Amino acid sequence: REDGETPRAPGRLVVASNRQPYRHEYGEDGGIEVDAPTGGLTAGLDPVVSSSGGTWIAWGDGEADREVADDEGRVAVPPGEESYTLQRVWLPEAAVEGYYYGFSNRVLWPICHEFVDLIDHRPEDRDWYRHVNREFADAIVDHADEESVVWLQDYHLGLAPAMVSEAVPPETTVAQFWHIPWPRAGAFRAVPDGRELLEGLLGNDLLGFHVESYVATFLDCVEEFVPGAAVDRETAIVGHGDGETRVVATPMGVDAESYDERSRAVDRSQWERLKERYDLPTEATVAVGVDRLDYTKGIPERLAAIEELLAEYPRWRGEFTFVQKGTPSRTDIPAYRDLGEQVRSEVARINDRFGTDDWRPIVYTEEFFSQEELCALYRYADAMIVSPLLDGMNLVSQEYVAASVDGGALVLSERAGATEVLGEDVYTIDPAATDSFAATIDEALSAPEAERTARMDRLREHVFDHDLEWWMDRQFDEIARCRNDGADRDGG
Ligand code: GDG
Repeated sequence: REDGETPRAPGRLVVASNRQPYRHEYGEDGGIEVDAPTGGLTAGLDPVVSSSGGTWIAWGDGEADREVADDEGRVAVPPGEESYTLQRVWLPEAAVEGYYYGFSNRVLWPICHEFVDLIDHRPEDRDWYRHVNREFADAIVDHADEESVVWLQDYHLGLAPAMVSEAVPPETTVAQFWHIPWPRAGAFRAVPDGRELLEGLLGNDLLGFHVESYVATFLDCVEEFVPGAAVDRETAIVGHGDGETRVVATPMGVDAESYDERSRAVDRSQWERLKERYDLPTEATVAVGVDRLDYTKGIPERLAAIEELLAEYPRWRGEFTFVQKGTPSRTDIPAYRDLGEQVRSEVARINDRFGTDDWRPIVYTEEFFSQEELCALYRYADAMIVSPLLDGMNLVSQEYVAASVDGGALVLSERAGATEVLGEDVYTIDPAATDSFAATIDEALSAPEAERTARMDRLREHVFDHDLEWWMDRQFDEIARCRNDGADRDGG
């Protein structure tokens, strides 16, 4: 593939994900507007499906979505180009509650992040998860043939692969990428009918994780909970029945070029406007945090470290401001609402303790930022602090690096997948060790500019070399390898 060309899938793609690439909504004048993807995987994958032709299957939601789709739930996208089919799966409210807010996010999410005390399992949620996986699988089967590459995304669709592979021709390749961590066997044990989930995933020809440690824990779980499966540790291939699943680690990257470009296009006045809006001092040193409001992201731990920094390193008082952007998410789930309250009240408490008439140490906002505002924040901040207790990869940290065109420093938790790939040029912290966490923030902010620049230059090189397109190429290479191996087996 030439530089700048769209990655090419090794077949007609049938992508399946919980969230859809295009959402239709009624505008103020009552006309229908379409909301196109702006960042992350969806935005990156859209042109790839466009050029391979094919289908994207996802949960369709709302009246406008229904109005534009045909009787089968199909609509041609992208608008104006109409190069592939968006197949919407309609889910009644009870299904969304059970499959999405229930089994996916009250059971699988906490278990995969090893927060077993937050599991909230309602037996009917498991049935809804099965039911919705069946709906997705049926839709996939409708669109897939010998030439197709089925590519499922994430933990919402853990049972669908086996349902699909039973029904499609043997030549069809079924692959999946699991975006969150895979837990150790001790935590996995808490998954109700865990073996069924493992067998669901073994319906894939290829199963991808971000990093090797998740591949290893997945293979551990297969060995422990799926009797009869043959795990080859050397090749990371699992044999089961007539099938074979190759398990690989391919760390996901970000569209580094577009963050770099957007960031260069931001001018200082945009940053000045943000500073005015949030009442930031003109000359302060600024560190930022950008996260979904999720208990895995270690936001209270980060606030504790900021408090410690201000208590133990008093020269930062009046000189340093921490800006935390929290994006409310899954607010139907009590643990998420509790976290929101905890974060807001901790911010208020710390601001009360250290703030003065003209200085607020922590600025907290839940407003949604445009990509431009996000880039202004990334570019002009002196450091970013990312402190998850466990995180599959963490894209925000890589976006920050890509947008840091005039330098900066990344303070990153040792428990994020991103640490395994970004290596020693980040300022690594243990989010639970408040003292050393604070000391590392101090170190990152006060390191000589030459050291900060050298580290950031190396991080940028890595993030540009391992960007989103690189990740897709690697997935597609692995898929092509599965197809060739399959053809060899069938031929011999
Ligand atoms: C899961 C895994 C893995 C946030 N606020 C705004 C905004 N965002 C965007 C960021 C970033 C995305 O949301 C968050 O991605 P992360 O990777 O940091 O975290 P999760 O949402 O938990 O993602 C994670 C990922 O899947 C991919 O495999 O890395 O480990 O948990 O892109 O920029 N974007 C805009 N305004 C905001 O206010 N525009």
